[in-house]
Amino acid sequence: ALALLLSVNIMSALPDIANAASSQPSILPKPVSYTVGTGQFVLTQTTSIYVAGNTAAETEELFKNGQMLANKLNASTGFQITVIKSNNPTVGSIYLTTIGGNTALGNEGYDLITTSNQVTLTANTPEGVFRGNQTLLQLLPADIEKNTVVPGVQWVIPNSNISDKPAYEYRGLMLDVARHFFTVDQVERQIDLASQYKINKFHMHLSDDQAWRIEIKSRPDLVEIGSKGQVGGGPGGFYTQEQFKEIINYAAERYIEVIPEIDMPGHTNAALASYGELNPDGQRKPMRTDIAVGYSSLMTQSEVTYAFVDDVIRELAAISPSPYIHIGGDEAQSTAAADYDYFIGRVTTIVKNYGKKVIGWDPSDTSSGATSDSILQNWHCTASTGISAKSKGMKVIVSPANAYLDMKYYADTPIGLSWRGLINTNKAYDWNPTDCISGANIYGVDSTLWTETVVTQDNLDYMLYPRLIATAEVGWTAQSNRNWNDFKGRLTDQASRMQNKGIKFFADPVVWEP
Ligand code: TNX
Repeated sequence: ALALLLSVNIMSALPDIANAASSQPSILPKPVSYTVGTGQFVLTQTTSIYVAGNTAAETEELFKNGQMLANKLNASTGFQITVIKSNNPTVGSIYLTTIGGNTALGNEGYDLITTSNQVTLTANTPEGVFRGNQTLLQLLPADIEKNTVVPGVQWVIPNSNISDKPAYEYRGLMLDVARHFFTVDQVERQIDLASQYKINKFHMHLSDDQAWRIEIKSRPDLVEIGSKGQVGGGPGGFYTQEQFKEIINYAAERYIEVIPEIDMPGHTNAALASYGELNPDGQRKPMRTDIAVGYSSLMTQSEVTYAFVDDVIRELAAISPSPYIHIGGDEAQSTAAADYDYFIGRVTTIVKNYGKKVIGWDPSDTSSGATSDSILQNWHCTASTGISAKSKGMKVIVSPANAYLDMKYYADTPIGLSWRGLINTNKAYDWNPTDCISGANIYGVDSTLWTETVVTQDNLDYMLYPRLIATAEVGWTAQSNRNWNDFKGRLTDQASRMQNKGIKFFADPVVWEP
């Protein structure tokens, strides 16, 4: 009888759920739990954002978060929503708070409760509130993403209950600014877009064979000579230290950590072209514009090299707040194995001397100098990679082919490489970080955009979207809560939002069936 009663209740509740589901907003990445009720919250001229933290400093930080949200809301609604510091929100307001956060949701998790009277976002930290704000925006109509006032829209959020936290701590985007240079504005735009999908790390590949992109004041020729070029020719460019700090601050406002990479001992032709002393014959190498790999190496047995590395790491450590410096370590085919082992150890010591820890591509973990507090970025993801990292207890970031967003989607994709295969949106989504390495302490996922063939802002958009949304969900949403068909449905809805944000995405036919 009880079973019958229950089933009757469920049956009678069904139509409501179905109605709600059809108009239910699509959240990307998918939250841990999301239930929709009846009724809605309506954003109006008189809506205010209230903020309250546990300390004055926290309230101040939440105030900034609130202002970012207000700016976003005001741009499309035309309202003049303001932010008020108070823990006593009025009816009809949005309340952002760290008071009474659920500690089980960690640093980045949040609870987002919407009733007809109020939207309440509670997290343990301002960072969690920022992540939750991205969800809040996705609950509003897609026009909210526009940068100009859209009249005549009912700005509603369905009454709902969301509880959320990430599966992995590291959810990164790597951009190769060496093969092609991108301006500060172009870089910041990508950081902003990525932050809306809860990406929290921005890994900047600042040097490679073709160019050096970061000002090092004690080594002026790195920009005088080494920054002037790119794949296929062209002027190239570099970031002054001030510009680099500007990018760091822009990312930090979005709770994104910038991790600088100087790739060594291979991928160093631009450094070898800038300073003759780094070469065995004392002569500067010519700059190169081709895309060959594995031909360059620093001299691992020369103190001249370590004086150079010391200058670079010292200056970088001084301007970079991240606890990590990425030292590369990939494709060192022109460095003997024993020399590679020694070099990684020496550079690890230098990085530690300046108070930072090392991240390196595989096989940097195999060096006898790689220590447990270093992080391996496993990109080969084969049975033979990451063994040392596991035995040393190092954390591992995974970047398998699925997360290589420089690969073509299909054979006829106009830009991109294909040496790791074709990666359409389904491939970028349908994988598990533990496929790359099992039994490891997985820190998270880094999606890489190498730019040998990627030249313009539109090219960046095309390669990153929608695939970065897929890999962002791989990092945020637990495997048990992920499913391609469900993701595909939510991504379909995202097209109008991407358009409204001005993203020139690729309408992958595996998602938007022709
Ligand atoms: C391999 S992945 C590289 C890069 C190239 C990329 C092109 C890795 C650590 N090294 O130097 O740009 O392939 O897909």
